[in-house]
Amino acid sequence: MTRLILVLGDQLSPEVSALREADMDRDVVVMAEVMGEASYVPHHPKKIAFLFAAMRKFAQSLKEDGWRVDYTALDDPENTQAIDRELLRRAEAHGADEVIVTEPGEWRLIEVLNDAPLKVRQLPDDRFLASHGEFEDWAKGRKALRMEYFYRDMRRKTGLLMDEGDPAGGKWNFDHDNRKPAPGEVEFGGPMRFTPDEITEDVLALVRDRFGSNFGSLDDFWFATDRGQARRALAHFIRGALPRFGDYQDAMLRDDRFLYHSVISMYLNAGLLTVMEICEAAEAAYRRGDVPINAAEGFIRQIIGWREYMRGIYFLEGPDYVRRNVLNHQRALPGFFWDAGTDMLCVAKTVQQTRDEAYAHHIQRLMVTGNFALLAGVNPYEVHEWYLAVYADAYEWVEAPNVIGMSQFADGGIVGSKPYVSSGSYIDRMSDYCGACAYSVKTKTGAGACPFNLLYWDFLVRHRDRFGSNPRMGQMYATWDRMKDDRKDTIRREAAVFLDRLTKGERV
Ligand code: FAD
Ligand code: DLZ
Ligand code: SF4
Repeated sequence: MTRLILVLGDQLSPEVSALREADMDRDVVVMAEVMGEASYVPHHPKKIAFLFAAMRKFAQSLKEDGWRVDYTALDDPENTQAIDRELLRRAEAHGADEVIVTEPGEWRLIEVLNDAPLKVRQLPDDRFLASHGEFEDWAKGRKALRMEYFYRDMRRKTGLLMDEGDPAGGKWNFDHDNRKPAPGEVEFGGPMRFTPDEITEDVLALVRDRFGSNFGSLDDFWFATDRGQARRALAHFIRGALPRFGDYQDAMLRDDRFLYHSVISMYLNAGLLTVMEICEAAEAAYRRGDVPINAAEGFIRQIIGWREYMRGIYFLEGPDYVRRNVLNHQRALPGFFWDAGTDMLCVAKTVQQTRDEAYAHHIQRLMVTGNFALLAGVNPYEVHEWYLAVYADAYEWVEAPNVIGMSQFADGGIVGSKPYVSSGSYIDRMSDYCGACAYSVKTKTGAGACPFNLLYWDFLVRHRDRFGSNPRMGQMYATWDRMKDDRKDTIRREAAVFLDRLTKGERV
């Protein structure tokens, strides 16, 4: 009997487990652009356009390879606009009795498929190095789930950057050599840009029409939308930027949105690139002597370490993870996350860039917008929904542990052993934002004081019960304790005034 092979928008790889299981002579591949997926958060229009264009091109390549593909476009009059309903419709049409799918990257959709009135077999997503079982085994019995030890196991498992059982360069981790402040000049012109082809132009018109009022600009769309283009974008990065990636990984510049970053996460997460091809290309560049070890190791660690670890945490912790809020933060997400209407230049620049590109690099996400939301006590679920909506690479399995865990400490310290908070001085050291800001980073209190300076101390004091005995934060509390009482009072009073203005929706 015919079976349906469901391929979701972020599973665009011929190697995905459902397609490997399929039989070309008997099965029908089902792909569908549906409002259910396109609107569970108000996705950035560039994210939707990227996925729809990549889905259409992938469906075409499957047909060229001989597959029968039932593809539903968003504006197809028959479209039922939900994945489960599309499966039912297609199953009736073909008399199919079973659906095979690679497990989705979100509990919501896993549950929808479990509850569908059809037999749905969900296969493991083996595009990842660590299966759920392997991650559970690694996590079992450990007091703390630190990424570094998991990462070493992934190095051993893959053999990446290994020399006869030892780490290449003599150390597992070269982070100490990274984190240089912003360079005066960037010698890389940014990611490879692609002119939209006919399929992509059609999708852009559709998305402009249907999602034009979502946050985010559709102008100047340049993403790769198929595997060939994504591979060229990867090669362009390895050649032009990887050698400096490690050095300037944490730097931020107001007039350079990409610095030496790869900008490949949206391709990797959607299935256009694989983990191993990316990491092998980076290792080959190191072995050729084109790339220093701190860059190659730092880059590979992000992918086989952080990325795999985050997915492990998401599936280990279960569907309620996104609702965690151990710090009981209840503030509504400030409006400037949507309209960039703030005098804090670091925040305004990050939001503007997010609006234009559906991209911000890691430190902008963590130490600018994430840092601000945490210091101001914004409800982490609202922060999570924002991040899930606005970035082209955002799917819950990777976004939620980064936001709920790493950035907002809402999981109580599963991902991070201490909260990622900083005053303005960190942002000043790593960027050129502060020099052009209406606030003064050097001013700690009084007129023009950088809000990060006030909120940083206020956050630490508000949460002293939780963090006061954390050995990694002892220094911060000791500094606070040494301050004169009237200075402490001023900081807390001014922080309260700032937060009150935020509550009232005043421009800050
Ligand atoms: P590069 O800086 O060039 O890094 C190379 C690759 O490493 C990335 O492409 C990515 O695949 C991987 N990587 C690096 N850091 C991480 C990480 N912490 N977790 C997972 N993978 C990582 N990444 C997403 O893919 N989707 C998200 O929705 C997402 N949300 C985030 C939210 C917050 C608050 C934070 C702090 C980080 C988030 N990240 C997310 C991780 C990281 O910021 C992005 O992967 C990275 O910015 C993508 O840009 P790039 O391809 O230029 O990465
Ligand atoms: C993100 C997304 C969007 C915007 N649209 C679709 C779609 O129309 N059809 C589809 O199959 N997938 C889409 N996706 C990706 C899914 O939301 C994704 O598979 C789940 O969130 C699990 O990661
Ligand atoms: Fe951001 Fe403060 Fe620097 Fe302004 S002064 S850019 S608000 S850190």
